[in-house]
Amino acid sequence: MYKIIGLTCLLFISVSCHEKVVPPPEPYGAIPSKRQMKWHQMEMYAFLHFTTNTFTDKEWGYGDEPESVFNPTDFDADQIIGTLREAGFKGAILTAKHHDGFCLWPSAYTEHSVKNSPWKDGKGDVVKEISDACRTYQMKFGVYLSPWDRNYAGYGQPEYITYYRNQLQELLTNYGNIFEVWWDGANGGDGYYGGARETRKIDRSSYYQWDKLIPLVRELQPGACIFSDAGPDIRWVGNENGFAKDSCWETYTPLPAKGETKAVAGTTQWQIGETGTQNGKFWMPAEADVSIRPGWFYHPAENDKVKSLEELVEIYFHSVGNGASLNLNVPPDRTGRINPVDSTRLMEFHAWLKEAFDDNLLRNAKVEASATRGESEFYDVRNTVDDDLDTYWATNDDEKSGTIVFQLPGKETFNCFMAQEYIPLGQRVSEFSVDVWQNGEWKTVTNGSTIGYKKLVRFPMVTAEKVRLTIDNAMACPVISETGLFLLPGVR
Ligand code: FUL
Ligand code: CA
Repeated sequence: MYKIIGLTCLLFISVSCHEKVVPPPEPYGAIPSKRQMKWHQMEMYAFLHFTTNTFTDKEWGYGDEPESVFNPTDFDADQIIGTLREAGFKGAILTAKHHDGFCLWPSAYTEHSVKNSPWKDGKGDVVKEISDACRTYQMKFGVYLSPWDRNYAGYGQPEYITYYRNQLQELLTNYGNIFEVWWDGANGGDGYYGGARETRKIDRSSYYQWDKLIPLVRELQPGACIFSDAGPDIRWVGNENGFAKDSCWETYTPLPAKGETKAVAGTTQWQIGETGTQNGKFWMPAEADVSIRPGWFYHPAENDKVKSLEELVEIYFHSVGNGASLNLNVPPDRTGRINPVDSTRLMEFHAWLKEAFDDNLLRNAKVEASATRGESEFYDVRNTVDDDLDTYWATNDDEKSGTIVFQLPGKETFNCFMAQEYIPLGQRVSEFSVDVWQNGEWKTVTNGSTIGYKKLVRFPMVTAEKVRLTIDNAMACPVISETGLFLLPGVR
């Protein structure tokens, strides 16, 4: 007993000595918050676009759809969330209210909701069933609440802002923990507006009073990340194809669009979201949202247009592989379930990812670095292959480049390299390359710029026994937490 305590003390002393002698690098630039750290590790979650549009075959309902059209024949939240979970998704974001204003929960503030639909005799609550299923399947739950509301008579007036706040309050208090609140940039225009049937313009920068809505979300759901083209936690990637640029910074300085004075949700130069901003003011990583079908909502005519496995794989490498997250929309059909065409494709996608990434060829490699921070074991390069995001390799403060050589136990064939920075210390690497040892010399197989939370690079299949990662340039000494080497299966 004493011995154990003594040993623990000794270990403690030696670890704290190390820490004292060789302090960790100072964080560089903007760094992630706790809620952003959790969000990064999700990597992949699903969007669920579902409302009256599902039944009227529209993408943007005008707001005059009778509640009676919302009538899924076999709604099954367990099937929806269970399927997503089986396909490797870590959460789901539901369109609690889309632009048409129809609420998937029985909001106390409007009659335009499930409570006046024939579904479950008006006693149903899609938000509750989906959020409950998320808890059952250990999935995180998020909400989309459209700022634009084409049904509400008072849209465009200050009273709508109270209405919007009230609805946000309902969603953020009655349905358990929320991981993401999704604010859409599409705003204003024509609509039903309680029968007025007219076009309404709002001042995008001031109307919604975002600076008052953000504290409301923080108060009610401190763990929730807020998404919009202006963040504050997660930025829109700036396109709906699921593609971030290969050079993609987790940091971002939103800029006002032409003619706008402020950069708030709906008023930014959102195109810059694809690359982010090197040395940007805020840690504001990109979310790539894209639909598995041409439209965001289910349309029977698009059953044969579900994205191919090859398209999904491309999306994965351009989103998750570029340090962004993937929010893949899988719209429930008119039965209120994920359509078999989509679920089959999701299972193929999951199987492909498993085959691709289950076997990290670096796991048993001998690893050697050009230098180690203070020669300390604490920052040893083996930390890059221990499957632990909290341990990392680092160099001394003045060393802004460096190499890691991986000696594999034997010859291996591969075509993909993975690297992850230890982002609690900021995004630091700006140039890297990967080489293989062939015929007595190093041959570069690929190079790139950003790494961030995660970088996946592909290159033509090559066979070698030795691989090298070179950090050619970093804004502060590199801190690398994980690396990987993979042989990707072919895609039909
Ligand atoms: C857009 C919306 O207008 C689409 O209908 C969809 O919800 C997409 C995710 O965002 O801005
Ligand atoms: Ca590690």
